[in-house]
Amino acid sequence: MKVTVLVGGVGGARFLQGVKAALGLPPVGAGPDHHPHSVDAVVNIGDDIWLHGLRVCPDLDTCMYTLGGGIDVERGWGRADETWSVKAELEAYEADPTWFGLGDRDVATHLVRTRMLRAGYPLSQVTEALCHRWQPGVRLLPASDDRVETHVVVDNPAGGADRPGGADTAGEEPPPQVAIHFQEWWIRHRAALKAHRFASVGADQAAILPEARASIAGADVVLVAPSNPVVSIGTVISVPGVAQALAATPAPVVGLSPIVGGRPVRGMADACLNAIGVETSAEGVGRHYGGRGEGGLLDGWLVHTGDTATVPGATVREVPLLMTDHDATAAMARAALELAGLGVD
Ligand code: FO1
Repeated sequence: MKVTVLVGGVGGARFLQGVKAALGLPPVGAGPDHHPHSVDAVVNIGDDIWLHGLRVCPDLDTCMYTLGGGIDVERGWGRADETWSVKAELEAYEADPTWFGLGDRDVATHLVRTRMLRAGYPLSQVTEALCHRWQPGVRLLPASDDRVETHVVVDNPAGGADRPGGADTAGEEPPPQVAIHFQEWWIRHRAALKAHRFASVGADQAAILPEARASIAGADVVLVAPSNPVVSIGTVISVPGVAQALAATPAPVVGLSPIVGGRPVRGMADACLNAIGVETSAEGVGRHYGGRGEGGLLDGWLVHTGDTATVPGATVREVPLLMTDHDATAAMARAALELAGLGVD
């Protein structure tokens, strides 16, 4: 069986471990050769950012470290046994930005990636090379080899005309709103700045990774992980070619709600959903994705036990959706495969 999963960062990586477990693959590390089942992940690249001359790919790295056994389980991102000397030295130089948690071990990943990108290798080949070390047991496919970054339009923290200093010397009014990188909004401002909208910078010139298009077209089932529906899944779908591939694939498309009991299980998806006017509920997200029978994304939608939802054009089922451990996550993945009509032998 070939399973293709649309994922973002921490939640998506954990869900991938459940998918592997449901297929009889080890949650960490590669499975045996010639295993009857395989998993591809189409991974969000909207979090990617240039920092101190290095290209950082948070969601690809979170999936790679989580599935390869290198993740700091407590944080959910970055490397286990991490140290922060480089970060401290950058702060000593007052080298901005200092708000990003750049770990010493993690820097090695960014150095290898940046060197390969500078040598002309596309991101997909860089990712494959990095995964040679980590052996995640899942093919990690960036949604595109092109740059697509999520930026957030917020009220200008420097304020408008009413700011303390009034208009600046040139008499220019600072813009009332500015666009900042998602990482700055997410980490520096903890998503506390009201987001007016999100922009997938570069999406208009980007194209779906051919291997990702083929993976979606050739899958027996496509799963939409319980990742942030706006800045992870939404950004993946914003890459030209992805929505078309999802609409055209003969594979059933089944999603799992990242909202449980009206709240995000982790992260700040509610701040993102509010920004786009979508209700923070399993039903709100399901209807946002849309039922395939109504021209939307989903054939099936899993919601947490007790969360009622109707999604026109999709079949809704209630199952426990808290990824408390590998068994719970594997059960979620099995439920998604069953809803897709694919029992796993
Ligand atoms: N998330 C944070 O909340 N604070 C950080 O300092 C931080 C650093 C970081 C470094 C590398 C990396 O791969 C991920 C990192 N994340 C951090 C997570 C990152 O912001 C992800 O994009 C979000 O968790 C959404 O997936």
